[in-house]
Amino acid sequence: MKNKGNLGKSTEAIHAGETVSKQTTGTLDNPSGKTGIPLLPPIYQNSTFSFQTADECASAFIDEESGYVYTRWGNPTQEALERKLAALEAGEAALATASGMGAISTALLTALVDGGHVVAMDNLYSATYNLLNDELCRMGVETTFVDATDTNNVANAIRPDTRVLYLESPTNPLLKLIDLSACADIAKMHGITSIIDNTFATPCSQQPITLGIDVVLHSMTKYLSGNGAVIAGAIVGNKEFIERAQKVTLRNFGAAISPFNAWLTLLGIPTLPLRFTRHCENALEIASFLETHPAVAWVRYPGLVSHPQHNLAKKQMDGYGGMITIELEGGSAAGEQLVNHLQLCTLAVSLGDVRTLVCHPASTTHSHVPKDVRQKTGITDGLVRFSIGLEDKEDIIADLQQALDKLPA
Ligand code: LCS
Repeated sequence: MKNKGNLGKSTEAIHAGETVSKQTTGTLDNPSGKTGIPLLPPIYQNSTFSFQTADECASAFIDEESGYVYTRWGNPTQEALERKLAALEAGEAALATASGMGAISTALLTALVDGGHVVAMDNLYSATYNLLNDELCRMGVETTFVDATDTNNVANAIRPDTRVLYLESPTNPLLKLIDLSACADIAKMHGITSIIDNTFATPCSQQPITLGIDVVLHSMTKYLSGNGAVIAGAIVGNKEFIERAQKVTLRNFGAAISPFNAWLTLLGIPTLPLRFTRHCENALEIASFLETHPAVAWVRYPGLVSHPQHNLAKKQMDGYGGMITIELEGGSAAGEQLVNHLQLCTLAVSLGDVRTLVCHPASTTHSHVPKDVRQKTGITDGLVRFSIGLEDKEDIIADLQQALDKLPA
């Protein structure tokens, strides 16, 4: 699609990045050369590409624009997805990766060319925390974790050798928010790369690049693909960063997405705005219901007036997402009973699925984060996290009601 102009999110999610046009017969979009162009991009499920002559093959190594060589280097199905991702996140370019963690590690290794120091939010997805705190630390990259909900903490943690400001907003699992424009300004002032994991918000709710953030990451395993069928990730940024991420980091570290997973993600994205609207509508109503139940000590949802950063949510987000976190009056034991009593809501890690998923972060997603760190950042043992799905909200509420009613008063 050319001249995308000021199209709406749904139109963009469906059409952005398409190259099919009347001129494309006999091209990669329609290799047969006959009329009748496939409406979906074909899956190029091949690892390597062949050439007619040694010269042709050698040229593809020198001028990569002239040919495909090997799927870890690039593949037409991956590229179809990357064009769409760049458009959705308002970035110059995008790189699809094998997983969300593949995107996070590739982006960090790209930004930390010569090592250096990282300032990061103190509440992050657990594997991201471990990557920074253990793996990169072993290699000499030091990270200062701060409560970035107060941007003064971010500014105060920056050192002369800081190379990256790493953020998540809303955070997993506490749904804390970070003022993205303010953090982008701090990063720019110090000449450091700002990176945000936008998995929870999706580009439907916020486009961090338009707020001045340099690099946006996704676990496309979640809302972007939407069906719980793939593991995939994405990096969106300027051309220079993405080119380095693709041609140096990804090529050498190897987190390339499979063409089939890229294609499945391409099938998911066109319905993202529609799904996200429904996730948001369901979640707001369910969060309001949960606030009224006596077994629930507190509810965190950015769309609730009771969320400590509701005003920032209103300023920065367009839709508050499908994630809700609650603390039960009965603590950890009540959390276990609740998930055992639920019948429709499914006990499973991950999120952004069409189904409502429920998990107990302290014993699952964040169990590898040391207990003292969990407690310091507020991931208590009684915390229960919901990824609200697309079922009828009355049915989800009825399931929650019957399970909560069974908890001891
Ligand atoms: N970023 C966020 C915010 C995540 O929640 C996850 C996975 C990742 C990155 C990693 O993505 P992956 O490599 O799995 O595609 N979050 C999970 C969760 O909360 N439960 O299970 C996985």
